[in-house]
Amino acid sequence: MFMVCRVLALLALLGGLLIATSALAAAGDCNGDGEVNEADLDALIAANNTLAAETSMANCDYDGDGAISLADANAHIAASRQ
Ligand SMILES: [Ca+2]
Ligand SMILES: [Ca+2]
Repeated sequence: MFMVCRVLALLALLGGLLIATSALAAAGDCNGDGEVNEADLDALIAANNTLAAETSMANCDYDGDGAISLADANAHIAASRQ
């Protein structure tokens, strides 16, 4: 039983690390390659008028409306200028 608890605790820790890592990489990383650059804006524009969940671009749904739109592209550009 002790071993099972240790394994579960380790899995929970790893899961937390994965979530934290993806959260760090997610900000502005629209194409999911781990970098934030011009390719992310291209991906954002290409996904215009789609649902964020369908295009795996929820991390670039800046206004949180569930859709990828030009408003998100504008927010992405504004964020990249900071
Ligand atoms: Ca990227
Ligand atoms: Ca949006």
